[in-house]
Amino acid sequence: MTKQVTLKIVGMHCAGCAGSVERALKGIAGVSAVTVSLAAGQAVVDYEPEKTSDKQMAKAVKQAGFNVG
Ligand SMILES: [Cu+2]
Repeated sequence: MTKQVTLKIVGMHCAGCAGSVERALKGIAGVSAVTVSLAAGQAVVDYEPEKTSDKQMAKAVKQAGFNVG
């Protein structure tokens, strides 16, 4: 079953940043959909909890150069 989590992303300044965050999250196995909102500073992620976790998402976001608040 798919779950959804909203991550607060710190450090996004432009559409390029939002694109980087989106790519980082979409690259995780088990993530089925990502919607990044630059204005809201957040990412809404649909994922399969057996395959990934919000901890893993936070790690991917950090590796892309941003932080999860
Ligand atoms: Cu940017």
